[in-house]
Amino acid sequence: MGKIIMITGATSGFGKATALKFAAEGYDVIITGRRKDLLVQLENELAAGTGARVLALCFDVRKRDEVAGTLSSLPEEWKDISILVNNAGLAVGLDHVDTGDIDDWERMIDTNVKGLLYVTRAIAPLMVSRGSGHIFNIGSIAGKEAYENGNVYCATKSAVDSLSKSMRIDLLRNNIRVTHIAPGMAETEFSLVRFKGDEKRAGSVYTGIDALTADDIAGIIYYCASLPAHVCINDLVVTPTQQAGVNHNYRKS
Ligand code: NDP
Ligand code: 8X3
Repeated sequence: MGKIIMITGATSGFGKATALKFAAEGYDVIITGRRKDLLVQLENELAAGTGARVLALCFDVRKRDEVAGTLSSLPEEWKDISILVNNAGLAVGLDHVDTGDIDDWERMIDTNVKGLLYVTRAIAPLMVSRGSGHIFNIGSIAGKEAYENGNVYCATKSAVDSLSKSMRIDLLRNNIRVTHIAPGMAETEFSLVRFKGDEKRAGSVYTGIDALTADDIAGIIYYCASLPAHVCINDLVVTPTQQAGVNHNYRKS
């Protein structure tokens, strides 16, 4: 039986690439997300391509009872989770604070902050009782620097940064590593979700930029997880070479 990794938001982007990477490296994987068809597709792909054991859990991280119910009834053979990747998250909308849609704000806060906490509260005790584990929190460069129209998304990712520091301290005595990863521009479904399905607007975000890929982030998570047990990378900002900060991109024409 391999080590177990649990990844939230594994139906696309970073989460899916991370599931594929760790399964290829011999881990058993718990994949989660809301889109059941995509979970089933990935479950089949993982099982066929790697021989990893796979557990697919369909739930919405915003729903506290759903998260607690699903994760408190994990089958016994899936409880020994070595790595949790708190990845599920999103940006919705890009507006000034005086015109932003409050429903968008609540979606971001509920997913990026509260959802991450609900999942952590369910899984961290399993790691504590075992005296080992590694939690990855996927923040963003947007949590390090604010940008125009980023307001609530930036704030949720600052919260992820701050929570990662607190978790590291709280779990220090339990031999649990906590790694915060703050990516810059990466081409996934992220911008499509932010612009509510507007493919043209989403695509234009990456024009002239050799953006990060989901595989880049999966490889970085694997690298951090594979370091010797006495080494913990606490905080990592990762950008495309053409991006030096949220407001500093060099686009090729
Ligand atoms: P994607 O949109 O490709 O993936 C997001 C994943 O999150 C999906 O699998 C989605 O699954 C899941 N998700 C969203 N909302 C919920 C929910 N309420 N409950 C459960 N799962 C949910 O984007 P990325 O892979 O790019 O994003 C992953 C993380 O990386 C996010 O936290 C994002 O903020 C962060 N990030 C992204 C960057 C980028 O430029 N792409 C840069 C910096 C950080 P489903 O829809 O099936 O529920
Ligand atoms: C995603 C990166 O710069 O679009 O977190 O906010 S950015």
